[in-house]
Amino acid sequence: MADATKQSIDQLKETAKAIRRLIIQITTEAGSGHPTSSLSAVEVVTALYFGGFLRHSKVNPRDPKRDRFILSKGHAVPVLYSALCQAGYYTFEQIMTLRKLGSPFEGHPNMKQLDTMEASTGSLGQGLSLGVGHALACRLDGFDSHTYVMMGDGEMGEGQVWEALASAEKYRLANLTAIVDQNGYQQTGATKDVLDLKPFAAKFDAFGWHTQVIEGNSMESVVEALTKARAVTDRPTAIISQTKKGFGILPVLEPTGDLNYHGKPLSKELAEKALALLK
Ligand SMILES: Cc1ncc(C[n+]2csc(CCOP(=O)(O)OP(=O)(O)O)c2C)c(N)n1
Ligand SMILES: [Mg+2]
Repeated sequence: MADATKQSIDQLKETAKAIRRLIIQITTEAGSGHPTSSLSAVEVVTALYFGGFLRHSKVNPRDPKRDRFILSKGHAVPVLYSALCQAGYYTFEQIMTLRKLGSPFEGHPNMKQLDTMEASTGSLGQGLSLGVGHALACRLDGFDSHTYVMMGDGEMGEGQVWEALASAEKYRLANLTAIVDQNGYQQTGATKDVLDLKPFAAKFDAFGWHTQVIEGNSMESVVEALTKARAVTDRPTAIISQTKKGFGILPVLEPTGDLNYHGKPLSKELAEKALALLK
């Protein structure tokens, strides 16, 4: 697939910064959305799309032989729209219509609106099951496609995730990688206070998955982990990506006293400060 790019670590860091800027701009323009949930996931999404991991095609986004990325924590879709804009799929003007009436850039991914969205997510807990389906289908079709699914740490409280974990191991889905964006918060507070599922790694291990725990806002760590994940050929792999919600603009969030800042766009004034940090 011709469009797959492979940037160096330094280029990936620059791309990540550009994606962060877009996330701030489009959510502030929309006046709603989830910038902090998007920001924690930037390194993983950037490495997938620009680090040579995800084979994708602008010419034919639904090419059956593509790799898949399912954003199960669908509310973080600004990171995906921004990455796709950066990759040349959409213009800045297009993604600036985020959440506006009639725009295909809805607040959660809608696969009927955009052929770049692998799944219509937003109801948390479903993405890994869809990923299992894609991985099984690709194996049956004889394609060497890889499926990546990103979930939130709060989302891991959904029971369906654990059914999917068990079935992925049963079918030895080595073509499936789950990434948990462990940013420490969910909607109503710290994940450890709402439902503490730590340690995730021991649980994934017990379910028979190959498991890595990494610093998810370090591009070096993310690239290394994705490389290792692809080298596993006998079982599904998990990356527990320890991140910070709002990474990149934390100095702007700190004075607000709300480090979760869940589901809130930045005001124009805060957005300006955030963009100045991301120069
Ligand atoms: C089934 C379901 N229940 C509740 C919600 C409402 N909701 C939206 S985001 C969110 C928090 C998710 O937290 P986490 O998975 O940790 O993602 P983060 O925003 O921290 O990246 C919740 C509960 C939902 N979207 N789906
Ligand atoms: Mg979270």
